[in-house]
Amino acid sequence: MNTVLRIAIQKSGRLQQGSLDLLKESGLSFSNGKDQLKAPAQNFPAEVLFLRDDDIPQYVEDRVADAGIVGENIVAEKKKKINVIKRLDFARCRLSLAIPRGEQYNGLEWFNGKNIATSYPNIVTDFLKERGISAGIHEISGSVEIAPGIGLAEAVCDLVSSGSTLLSNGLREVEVVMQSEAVLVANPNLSPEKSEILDKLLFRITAVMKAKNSKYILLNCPNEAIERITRIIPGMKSPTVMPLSREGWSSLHSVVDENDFWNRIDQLRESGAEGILVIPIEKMIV
Ligand code: PRT
Ligand code: ZN
Repeated sequence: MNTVLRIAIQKSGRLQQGSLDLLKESGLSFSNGKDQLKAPAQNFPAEVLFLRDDDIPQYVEDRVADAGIVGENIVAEKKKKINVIKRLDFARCRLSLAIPRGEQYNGLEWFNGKNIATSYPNIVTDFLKERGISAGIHEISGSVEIAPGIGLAEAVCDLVSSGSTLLSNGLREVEVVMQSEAVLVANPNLSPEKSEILDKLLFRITAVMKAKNSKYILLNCPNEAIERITRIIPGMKSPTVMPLSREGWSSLHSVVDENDFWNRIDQLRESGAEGILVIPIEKMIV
């Protein structure tokens, strides 16, 4: 039988769409029906397994899956023997300590002798221990934010993204314990055949992510501005320059980093660029 790489992703929840999009944009086509446990990729030697996110590290350690997409928070909490291969730049959040809004807070000592409700007992215990704080950890699996309100604990440690859940439960974020995003993980002892497939997938994921962070840019400029503009948007090797039918003018094509985009645009306009078009890039192989 041909070797396939088994990739575990979350069945449903906050990681699901990002994981499906990333694999599909990387060229894997597979069905993801509601009650499916797994699906073979039609055009890539892989099989996608749909699991609960909490189970993914264990399955990858046990080689039920060879690789997986899961939040760094889960990887840190579960402490399994798996490798983090790549950060995937979605499902960003932070794990934070929060206390009732009315409480005076003047540093971590506040937590000494207090009870903290969390779904991340290992991470919180290590965090507090390293800082010499001794608190009680109360593990609960969901709706952590209601714990202080019902008298179950005096504080919480939970995932935060916009902060509105804490706010609407009368809590205030006081310490960030860790930042998290979705990551690609893999078993450290893959066979050479599986490692080769994983490398191929990683190459594609990198191309998709690079493209997301870049824009294709076209502009017109007077010929004397070409050198100046090339310094602003050097592109992958150097920009493409083509003459316009209008004497003394050229069209210049390049690639620009999304994060730096608006700064560059301002510089380009100051340098004489006109008719600037910015176009998304689908894949980018450098
Ligand atoms: O069923 P399964 O076990 O697979 O899913 P789950 O319910 O355990 O996980 P899910 O889908 O809620 O989250 C999966 C992963 O998404 C997490 O492990 C994180 O890596 C990531 N992630 C990103 C988040 C959030 N952002 C997030 N905001 N996970 C949870 N939240 C929750 C948080 O627990 C709190 O209840 O959203 C609320 C806070 O959000 P804000 O915007 O109000 O601050
Ligand atoms: Zn979960």
